[in-house]
Amino acid sequence: MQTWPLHAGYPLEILDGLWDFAFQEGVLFREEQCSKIEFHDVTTVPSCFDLQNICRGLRGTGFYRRRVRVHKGRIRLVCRGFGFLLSVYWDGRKIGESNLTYSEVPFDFLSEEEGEHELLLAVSNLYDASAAPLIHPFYDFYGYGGLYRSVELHQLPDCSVDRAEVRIVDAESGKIRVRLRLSGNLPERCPAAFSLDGAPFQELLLDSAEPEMELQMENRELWSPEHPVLHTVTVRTPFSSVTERFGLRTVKTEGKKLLLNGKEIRLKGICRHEAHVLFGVSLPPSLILEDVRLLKDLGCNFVRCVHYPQDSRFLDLCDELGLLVWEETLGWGNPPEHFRNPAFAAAQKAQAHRLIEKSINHPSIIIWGFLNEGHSNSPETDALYSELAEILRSARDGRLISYATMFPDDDRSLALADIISVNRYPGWYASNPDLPRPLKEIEAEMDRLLKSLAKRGFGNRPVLISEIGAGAIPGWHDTFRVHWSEEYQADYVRESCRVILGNPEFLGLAVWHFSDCRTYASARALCRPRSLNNKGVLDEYRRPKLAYDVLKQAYSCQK
Ligand code: ADA
Repeated sequence: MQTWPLHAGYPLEILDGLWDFAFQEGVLFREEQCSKIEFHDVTTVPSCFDLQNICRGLRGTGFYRRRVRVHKGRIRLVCRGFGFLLSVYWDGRKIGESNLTYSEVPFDFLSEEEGEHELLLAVSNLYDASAAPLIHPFYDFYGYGGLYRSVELHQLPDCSVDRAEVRIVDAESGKIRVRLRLSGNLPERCPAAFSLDGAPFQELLLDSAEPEMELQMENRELWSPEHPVLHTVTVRTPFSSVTERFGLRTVKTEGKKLLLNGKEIRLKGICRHEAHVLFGVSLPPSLILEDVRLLKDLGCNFVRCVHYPQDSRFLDLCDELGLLVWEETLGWGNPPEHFRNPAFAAAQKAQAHRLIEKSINHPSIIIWGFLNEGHSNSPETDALYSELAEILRSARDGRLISYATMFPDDDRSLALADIISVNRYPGWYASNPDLPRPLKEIEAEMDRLLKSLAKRGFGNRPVLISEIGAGAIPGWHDTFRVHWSEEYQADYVRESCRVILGNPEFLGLAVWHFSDCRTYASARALCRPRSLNNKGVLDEYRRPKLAYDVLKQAYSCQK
């Protein structure tokens, strides 16, 4: 299942399939080991190695090896998603490494000979704050290891057109600006041609120092969740060509409102981890599509993609089937000490840049986010919060900036956010543990929150409840409708929707969570039974709990 953009004019091979595989437990891989590894197993790419019998639940380094046949010249290997630390070897020579867990990372190098070569990828899933600073064992989701997503081999010509980034200049009149990303030995001026929506090509002369062009769309149909109309632009040069898909739409805020194509829209959403107990974070295409269908069936118009850059295939489907998306960098409750670690800050910023590069043309994405529940009430976090907001804003693509805070009362960076997004669990992590069924806490907390934000001078910004939810053990029913029963979760979801959607002061909500997913039992045994985060409205196999129909009902009643 290839994702956009589409490349033509050179050989591109998707290296999914069986690879030789070996696993070494415990130690971080050292370079001199590379030639000594013995391969007795095979594995599939993509997949999570730590879900497979040979190394289930273990931490160490997985080695993937295969042979590839290539030309002499420029090669680009694209790893679309891995965890946590990846080193790439070509005929035993190291050509690059990356610790940008979940990011799509390209590795460019030269093949000096035409013919067969050995490709070896070493992927460690060891927690190590300096080598892989983006991911930590206290995060409330399982840190899987492996090549989660496809690996692609591009045999590039001497120069190539790699991407065509589309910016909407004026959606109504259909004016767009297309910025090309080129690489290789480029001529100063290069003949090119472009085609919009498959219309006949029009010739032009590209200036490789400033490869930008303003184009006029003939078909100006706008993209929206109800009418997800998509357009394409193809840019052809003598050396290669690229086709990108995009949508015409505007998104902006006006006071407390969110306007999509100039019309007010409220967000009926849910948070979704890209995960399944059988596949980890390496989902098969049929499941990705099924997830999107379930989101639509629920009546969602919005999905908050937590807590890392997403699989482009999911985003492609959101574009196609019409869902508004929040995509964010990898983070979870990061304390000040992480912000003091220069490796953490550097990786966050690099991941934000990659996020833009990967996702720039998805019309579904309306919000760029970062650092879920970082300790944004500490002065030590100020610098990185504003740097990340600035990087994402520099995409100048009209998307909105936000981050999910759990410190709305003393958060120091709220002024950076176009939408104030707050994670809250009143009545689940109840303030009065002696009260049975503390559902009343939801309304009280939402009122208090709005007052507190207004007092802090944010009364005129859109406020999104970016997480709210309750856990339920699937199949466990209780006539007292207490905590952990499907009944309590259903009542909780109903009450959250009543309070939040019933109050126009809120932009909307993203219920926590889509489906139950694996986390750690050790530190959290008491509140994470089954070693899962049980707040899904679907269980870990996508079977509905009572809350599913309740949410569907609430979302279908709301315009
Ligand atoms: C937080 C966090 C989620 C999840 C949730 C919960 O808000 O952002 O990832 O851990 O709490 O289930 O408690």
